Amino acid sequence: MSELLATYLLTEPGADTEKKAEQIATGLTVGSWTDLPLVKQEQMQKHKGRVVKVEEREGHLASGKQAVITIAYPEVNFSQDIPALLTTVFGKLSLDGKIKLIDLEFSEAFKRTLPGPKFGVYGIRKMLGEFERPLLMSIFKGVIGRDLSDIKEQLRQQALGGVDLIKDDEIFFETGLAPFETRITEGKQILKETYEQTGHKTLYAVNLTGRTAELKDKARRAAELGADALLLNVFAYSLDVMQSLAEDPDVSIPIMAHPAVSGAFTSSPLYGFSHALLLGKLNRYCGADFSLFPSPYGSVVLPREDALAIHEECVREDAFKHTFAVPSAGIHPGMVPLLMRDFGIDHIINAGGGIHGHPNGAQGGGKAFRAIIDAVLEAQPIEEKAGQCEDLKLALDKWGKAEAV
Ligand code: 1AE
Repeated sequence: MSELLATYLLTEPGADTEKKAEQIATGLTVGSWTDLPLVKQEQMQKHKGRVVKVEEREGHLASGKQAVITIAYPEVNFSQDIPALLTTVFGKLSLDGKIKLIDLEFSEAFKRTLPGPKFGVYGIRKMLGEFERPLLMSIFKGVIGRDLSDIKEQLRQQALGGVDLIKDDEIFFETGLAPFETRITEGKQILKETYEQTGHKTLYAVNLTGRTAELKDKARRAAELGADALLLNVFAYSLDVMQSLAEDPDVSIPIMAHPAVSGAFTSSPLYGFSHALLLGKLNRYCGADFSLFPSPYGSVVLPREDALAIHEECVREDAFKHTFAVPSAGIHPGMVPLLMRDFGIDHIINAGGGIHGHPNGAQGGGKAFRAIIDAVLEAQPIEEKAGQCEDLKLALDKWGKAEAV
């Protein structure tokens, strides 16, 4: 019988952790808070949760004792979809004391029902013809209230800086000034022109927004119009919404999962989900080709071990293609050596302010990033490279070089 394993961190679990674990295993499957005399024992057995592991951790937090417990849930108890799964393993339980869901281990049968990324790291690299370095992405900034001509000019300047991808800001929604479909078609034309001018290919991820019921049609239309990729605020919608988009054969373009809202589910050390589970494993299993998350270094940060754990889930050996890890927020060129040390070649360096805030504008910003990426790849001293590239020098003068955390 297939089982799904859920691992939790319990803080202050009470005097008897084994008993607490048993209560969870029974309570979330065949039991209740009181006796259920009419439930037949033998009928219950195949549905009952099973305690697999209980490990106590003394004094890990000032708040007291902690324990890591793993419970196996019979998959016969729920339908093979993420909403049913999450409600089973962390429904009422998520409201019941200091408990954090840190990992889920799916059966092979359940995994076969999930899409995973359509393109993944290799597929995205193939679209760009770039295999040997981290990719560089820039983010539209300051475009709210601007009309299409401003947006087109910003797109052009970003592309001319040599970035590989450009994404909409996640807070950029449908406006009469720059409608979704027009952004796709006019944006494509700009990127065609910059490609003809420079020979460098750039992809544009357009923000897929609106009511859930409209998303599929809108995503299909984007693919029809030749959009390169879709940005999705997954956690404002749900993993299930992303899964439906990823499964749709007519949505034949990559999905970029933005972490907006996810902090409400992941940031507490005591409650919610682990970053690695939500932004790594579940994003990947449900179809994210890219997963954005705060890096350990910028303006919004994650603890380094959490950021590394997300990356690890994106590229772990598994049934699915790899998801591109995109450590982000407040990134500037002086952080590139640390990002490449931590995340290697297969990740995306992503910057909004660090591109547009460059003294020479977005073009200068892109060029500064590309120069420092090259320097790290060639093991060239950064100061020497800055002596050869004025844009890099200006960026380092403005923002400095980040120190390891
Ligand atoms: C964690 C996501 C970061 C993001 O989407 C974004 O817009 C960052 O902008 P900057 O680089 O901090 O300006």
